[in-house]
Amino acid sequence: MQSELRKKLIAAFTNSGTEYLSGQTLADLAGCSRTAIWKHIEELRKEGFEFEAVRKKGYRITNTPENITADEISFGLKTKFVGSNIHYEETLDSTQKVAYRLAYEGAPEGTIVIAEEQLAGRGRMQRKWHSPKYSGIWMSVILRPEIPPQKAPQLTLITAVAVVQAIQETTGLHPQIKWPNDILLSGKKITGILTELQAESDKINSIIIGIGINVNQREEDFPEEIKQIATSILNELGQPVSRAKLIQSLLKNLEKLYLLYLDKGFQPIKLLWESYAISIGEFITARTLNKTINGRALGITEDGVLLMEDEAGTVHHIYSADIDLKGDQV
Ligand code: BTX
Repeated sequence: MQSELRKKLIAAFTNSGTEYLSGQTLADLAGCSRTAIWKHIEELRKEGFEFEAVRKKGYRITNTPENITADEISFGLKTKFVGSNIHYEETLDSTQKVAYRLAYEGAPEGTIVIAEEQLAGRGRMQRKWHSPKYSGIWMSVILRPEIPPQKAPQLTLITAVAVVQAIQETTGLHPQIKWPNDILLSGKKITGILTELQAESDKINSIIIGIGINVNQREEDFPEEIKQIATSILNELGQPVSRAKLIQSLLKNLEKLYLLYLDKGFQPIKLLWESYAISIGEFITARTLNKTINGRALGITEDGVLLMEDEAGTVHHIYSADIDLKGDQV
């Protein structure tokens, strides 16, 4: 985790924009000595931050590294609590596993866990999530909403909206959502979301939201088994994107939507979600654990359940399934 002093220093540079900050001002803001400030600036330089130092004026940041360390994510981040605590590791088995432990140990709401690569990244139902080094966003967010456990799937939908908005804001691309948790560009998967719970009977202790975004992988970086179904922002945009900027936008949008949800309930989120959804009104195939249903997707309920009408006119409530959009032969 970043030290409190480092967080204050980064916040000061975030707020100062292109202005210079003197060593004394920084020391006052961070509540430490000028020597300590100098030491931290040297450490940031080693991480790849570039500073301009001007006599009698002070320092300003002129360039940031293209990795996603805690310092790089914090620099420019303007949220109230989401991302205030960042746990960064170069390599992890799964950010979900670490976030789960941190949540259990009492990590504050909004804590994020992020890794440059995952050796055992996971999807739903123990599937694998391909998470190669330096090219994607592999992140888990800890939230602690006071809602009944059966409403937890709504958090997946909130996150999907936040991811769409962040990708739009950062790249100008317009991804679409495929219920419940896939985000697609050109019909291929760009993001997966995995929501896990720590709950006791009717009370949620924490929700761990895992988000995997393919950012700067080239086509040839995808393994054979997912080449046909996966894409990245680089593939679609034709140029690489700053992962730190995308993360900042995602954290900002997630916090905004989450606070809206706590304040006004699911209705405003439902409307946003449906406006980005690909499958509403379309013929689809839903594969649940024990059956396959062909029909038309009608929309989602207040609880984020998918409504589907089959050929006989029966409306089904789908709680969990894989959706195939090519069911239009029904
Ligand atoms: P899912 O079960 O909906 O999707 C998993 C399926 O997606 C895999 O079986 C495979 O076909 C395909 N797939 C695997 N890797 C990729 C990829 N990089 N891009 C596109 N398709 C892929 C989706 O589960 C939930 C994924 C959450 C991943 C995050 S990353 C941070 C956090 N930590 C962790 O271990 N998981 C989450």
